[in-house]
Amino acid sequence: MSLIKNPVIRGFNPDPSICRVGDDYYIVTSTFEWFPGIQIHHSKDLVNWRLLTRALDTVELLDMRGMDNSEGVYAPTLSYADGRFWLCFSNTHACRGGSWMATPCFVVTAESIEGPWSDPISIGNYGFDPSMFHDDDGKKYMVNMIWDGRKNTNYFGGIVLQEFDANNGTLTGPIKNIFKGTELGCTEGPQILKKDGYYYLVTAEGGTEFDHAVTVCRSKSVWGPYEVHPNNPMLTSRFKENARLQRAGHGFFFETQNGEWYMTHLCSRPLKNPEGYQFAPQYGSGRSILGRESAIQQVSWVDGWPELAQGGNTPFEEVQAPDLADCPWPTERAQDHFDEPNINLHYQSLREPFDNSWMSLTERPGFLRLVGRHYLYSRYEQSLVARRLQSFYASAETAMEFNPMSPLQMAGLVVYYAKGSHYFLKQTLNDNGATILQIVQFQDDIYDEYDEVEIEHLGRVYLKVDLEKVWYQFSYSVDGDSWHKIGPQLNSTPMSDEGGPDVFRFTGTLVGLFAADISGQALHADFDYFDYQELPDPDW
Ligand code: 6LW
Repeated sequence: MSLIKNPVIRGFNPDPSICRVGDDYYIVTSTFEWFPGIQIHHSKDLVNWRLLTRALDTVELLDMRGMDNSEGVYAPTLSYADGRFWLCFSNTHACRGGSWMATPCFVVTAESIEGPWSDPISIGNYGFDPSMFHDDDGKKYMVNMIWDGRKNTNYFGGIVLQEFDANNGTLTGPIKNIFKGTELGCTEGPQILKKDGYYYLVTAEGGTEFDHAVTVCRSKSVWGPYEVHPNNPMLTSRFKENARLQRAGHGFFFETQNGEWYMTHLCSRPLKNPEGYQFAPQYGSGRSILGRESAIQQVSWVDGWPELAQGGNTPFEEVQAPDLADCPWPTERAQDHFDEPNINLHYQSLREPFDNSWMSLTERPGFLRLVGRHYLYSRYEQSLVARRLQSFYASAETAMEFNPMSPLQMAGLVVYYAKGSHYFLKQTLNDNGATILQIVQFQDDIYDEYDEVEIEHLGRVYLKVDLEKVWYQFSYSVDGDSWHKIGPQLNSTPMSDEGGPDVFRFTGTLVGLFAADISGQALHADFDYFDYQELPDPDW
C-alpha cells in the first residue's frame, strides 16, 4: 500500500483548499505578492502532486501594484458546482499596525481548471478568507471571516455568512455572524461541508504561527447555532515541540470517489538553532525558511465528528494512501535552457505579470533577457524571475552575459524572502570601472555588502548558490568549470516566516534571476540557463 508523505506540496504553499471533480483532485494555495496569483496543483492518487497552472494571470484579475511583503492573495478556496469551478480569494492590503486590513474579496469561475477564468465578481470586503458553499437546495453562500478591529480581540470578529445570488452575481439578504470562534482566537479560513444532515463549519484558529489549529463545529442549519467539536481542536501542533510538522492548522475535509475521508491542512518544518548560532529569542526557537506547506491526513468519523484516523490530534508525516491507482507525474527537467516559447510554469514575478517590456525569451532565442528596472528593495517594477525553494538541500546555477557601464547597473542570482530580506550575488562595475562580483545581504531592511571580487570580463559569468539547511553559499566561475566560493556562508534562517519583527511573513524563500538599472539606461542581462536541483535530504 502506498503512503502519503507529508508535506505533499512543499515550499511556500500554504492555506490549501482541496476540490475533487470525478477522479481529479486539485489543491489551491496562497501566493501573496507573487504573480500570477493562486497555485493550482493536481493529483489523482493524493500521493503524487504536480503544479498544474495558476489562475490569476492578468492585472484585470489581480492588481497588486505597490503592495507590500505578504500582501496580495490570501487563502483562496476552490469548489465545483453547476459545471464550473468557483475560486474565491481576497487581494489584501495590510495595515502594519494590525488593526485592520483592506480586503476586497472576489470570486472567479471557469469551466476548465486551466481557465479561462471569468472577470472577478465582488463578494464584499469583510475579511480575507472567503469561500463559497453550494447547498444541495441550489442556494449558494459566501462564508468569510470578519474583522472586529479591536486589539483585545486580536482584531478578529468571527465568521459571517451571506447568501450569494449567482444569477446576478451579488450578495443578497442578511449578513449573520454564525461563529464567534473558540478561546483559541484568530478565527479565519472558514469553509462549510454538508454531510449526513449536518453543516460542518471548519476554521483555522490560534493564528498561523506555532499555536495554529483546526477547529470544527456543526449545526443542523447553515445559519447555526454551531456546536464545537467535543475534542477540539481536532488537529494542532501547539505545545508539541517535538512534532516534526509544526504550525498545523487551516484544514478542510474531503471524500474520495471510493468513500474514504481525508483532510488537507497547512504545516511547516522549522529549522532548529544551528550549533553556535543564536536566534533572536523574541521570535521563538524555530525558523520556517520554506514557509508553510500543504499536508494531508486520513480522517474517520466518530459519532458524526471528524477525527484523525491514526489517532490523537498531532499531524502525521506518513499517512495511508487511499485505494486509488498510483499516478506519478513525469520528473521535471532540472535545467531550463529558456528554449521554450513560454516561461516555465514554476517561475513567478513580483506583483506584476511577466511582460515583454522587461523580460523576453525571443529577443535573443535560447536566452532569458531581463531589462534592468528598480532595485529589489522596492515595491514597484523589479525585473525578477524566481521559483520556490522546495527542499532544504538545493542548488541553483545560471550563466549570465551582462555588460554594465555603471555601478548603478547590476544583475545576478538572488535568494528572496521579502524586499528587506534577501541575499544576492551581483555583477556590476565599481567606481574604478572594474567589473566586479559581490555578495549583498539584506536582512531586517539593513543592507550589507561583502568584499568585491574583480573579474576580468569575459562576456559570460557563471553564478551558483547552494542551500544546505541553515546555510547558503554563493560561488562563481568564469569558465563554467572551476568554481570559487564568494562571500561567507550566509545563514538562511533570517529569511523565514519567523526571521524578523514584521508579523506579515507568510510566504517562503524563492531563488531567481534579476537585473536592476537605476542609471536610466535600462540595460539588459541575458541568462543562458537556470538549473534548479533538489538534493537528497537525510531528514525528509
Ligand atoms: C490566511 C489565514 C491563515 O489568510 O493565514 O493560517 C493567513 N491561516 O487563513 C495567511 O496565509
